[in-house]
Amino acid sequence: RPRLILILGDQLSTGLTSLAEGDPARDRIVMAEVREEAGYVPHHRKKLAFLFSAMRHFAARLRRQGWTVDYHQLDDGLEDLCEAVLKSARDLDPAELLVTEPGEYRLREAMKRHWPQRLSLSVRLLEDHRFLCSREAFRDWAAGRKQLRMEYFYRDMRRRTGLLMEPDGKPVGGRWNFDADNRKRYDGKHRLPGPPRFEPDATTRQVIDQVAEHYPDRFGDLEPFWFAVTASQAEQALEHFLEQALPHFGDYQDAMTEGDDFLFHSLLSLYINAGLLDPLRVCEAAERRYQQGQAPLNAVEGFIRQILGWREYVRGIYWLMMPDYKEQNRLGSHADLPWFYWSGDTKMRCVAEAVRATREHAYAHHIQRLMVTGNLALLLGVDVKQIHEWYLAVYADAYEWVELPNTLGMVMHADGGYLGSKPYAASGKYIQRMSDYCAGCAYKVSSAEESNSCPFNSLYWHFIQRHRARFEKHPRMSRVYKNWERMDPDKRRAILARANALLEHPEEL
Ligand code: FAD
Ligand code: DLZ
Ligand code: SF4
Repeated sequence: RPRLILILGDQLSTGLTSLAEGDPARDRIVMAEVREEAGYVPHHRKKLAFLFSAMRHFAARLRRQGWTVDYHQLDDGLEDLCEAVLKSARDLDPAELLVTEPGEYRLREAMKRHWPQRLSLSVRLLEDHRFLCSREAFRDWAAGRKQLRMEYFYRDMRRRTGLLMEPDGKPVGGRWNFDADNRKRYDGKHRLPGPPRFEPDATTRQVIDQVAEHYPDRFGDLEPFWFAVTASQAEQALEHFLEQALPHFGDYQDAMTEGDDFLFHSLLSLYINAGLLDPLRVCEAAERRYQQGQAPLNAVEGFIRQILGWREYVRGIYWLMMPDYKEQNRLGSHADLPWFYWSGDTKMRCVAEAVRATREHAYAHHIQRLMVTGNLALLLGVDVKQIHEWYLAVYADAYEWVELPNTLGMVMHADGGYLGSKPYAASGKYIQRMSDYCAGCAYKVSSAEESNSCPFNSLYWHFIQRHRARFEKHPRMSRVYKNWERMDPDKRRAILARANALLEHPEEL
C-alpha cells in the first residue's frame, strides 16, 4: 500500500530522511500552506512569502523528479497540517504517514499524541539528519556535566567533524577561538557588499499577492522581495557571501552601522533553517576559503563556530529542556513589550534602526538582536513570553527551536545561564563603541541621569541594582558592583530615579 509523506515548510531538502525512505512510484507527498502554521505567531509577511514561495518551488522540483505531490495553497483555506494529510488520506487509503521529525516541540507533540487518532493512521517520525549533532548525541554530551558550555560543545564538534583540525588533533592555528580579534567598529575601509538580490518570478509574485490579500494588516513589508527561493539561488547567495563578505566577517562581526543593515553577515540563516542549504556543506565551503588563502582564520573560524557551535548547541538545549524550558523566567521579567517594537516609533536611534531593518527585511543582524532590541528588553524586564513571540514572528529565519534559546536564554537570561554564564546587559557605551548610531540620536550617550540621557545607561544600573542578590558574587560581575558602590550616592539616586521614570512609561522612550 502507498504511504503519505508530509514535508514541512522548513524541510525543503532533497536529502530528507522521509524522502529517502519513500518511493516516488508508489508513495505520495503532502505539502500545505495552512492557517495554523501561518498564525501561531503573527509571522512577518516577507517570511510567509519566502516560505510559501520556497515550498512551491520545492514541490515543483519534486514533481520534476517523478513524485506525486498534493500541494495545498493558502487560498485553499486549510486550518492545519493534519487536515491537509486527512484530505490526501481519504482518497489514497495509505498504510502510514511518514514525517521527518518537526523542528518544534509543539508540532512533534501534536503528531505523536493527536494525529494518529485524528487520521486513523500510524504516524512514523524519522530523525532529521540535517543537523550535525543528533538529539541523542547532545543528550549524551550533556549527561553528567555540571555545567553546559557552548565552547566545550563546539570543540567536541570540531573534533567530530574534523573541521579546522590538524591531523594531530589540534585546532588549526593553535587556538579554538579567535573572538578576541573580532571586535572592530566599522571604519569604512572595506566596501559593504550587501546581499545578492533575486528578481521574484511568477510563482513568487503570486505568493506575494496572496499573502497581501490574506494578511493585509500584519507587520512587515512584502516588497521589495529579493530572497532566494530555490536551492540553486541559495547556493548563489552562499557563493556571494564567501567571495564578498567572509574575508571581513570576523573583524566586523560585532559592528553596527547606520545606513547598512547587513555589514559582512551572511544572511544565510533563513536558507539553512528552511533546508535550502546544508549546514555542513556551508561550513566546508568556508573552510576551503581558508585553505585556499582567500579568507583569514579569524573570519572562517568565527563563521564556522556560529553554525557548528551555536546553531547546533541551541538546538540541543531546546530539545534537552523542553517543554519546561519555555516556562522559565528566572529574572522575573513581566513588563509589557513596548509598542515601538512593532511601530519603530521611538527616539532611541539604535532601536528605531533595528526595528526599521526588521520591518523591511524580516532580518536584523545578530548584534542588533542581542545588544539593541534584546538588551533593551532585558533591561526593561519585558515579559519573556511576549519578547519570545516577537522574535519568533518578525525574522524570516525564526523557528522556535533556534529562536527560543536565543531569546529566553541568551537575551533574557531566563534559564539561569546555559547560553551565557552572565547576562548580556550593557549600557549605551557598548552601542556607542560598536556603532555610529549615537551621533544622530535624540538622547545623550554620555549621560545617565539627565532627562535626555541615553535610556540604556540608567536602565543598566537599575538592572544591576535590582538583581544584586543574583549576580554580585559572579566572578565576572563583581567589578561592576564595585564600580556602582564607588559612585557618589547622589548620582546613584539620580540614576535610579531616571530609570524608574523610564520604567513607568517605557512606551515614551
Ligand atoms: P551570520 O552572522 O552570517 O552567522 C552565520 C550563521 O551562523 C547564521 O546564518 C546562523 O545559521 C548561525 N548562527 C549565528 N548565530 C547563531 C545563534 N546565536 N544561534 C543559532 N545560529 C546562529 N537565528 C536563527 O537562525 N533563527 C532565529 O530565530 C534566531 N533568533 C534569534 C533571537 C535572538 C534574540 C538572538 C540574539 C539571536 C537569534 N538568532 C536566530 C541568532 C542570530 O542572530 C541569527 O542566526 C543571525 O543573525 C542570522 O543572520 P546571518 O545569517 O546573517 O548570520
Ligand atoms: C513557519 C511556517 C509557516 C509560517 N507556515 C507553514 C505552513 O503553512 N506549512 C508548513 O508546512 N510549514 C510552515 N511553517 C514551518 C513550520 O511551522 C515548521 O515546520 C514547524 O514550526 C517545525 O519547525
Ligand atoms: Fe542608542 Fe543610547 Fe546611542 Fe541613542 S544614545 S543611539 S539610545 S545607545
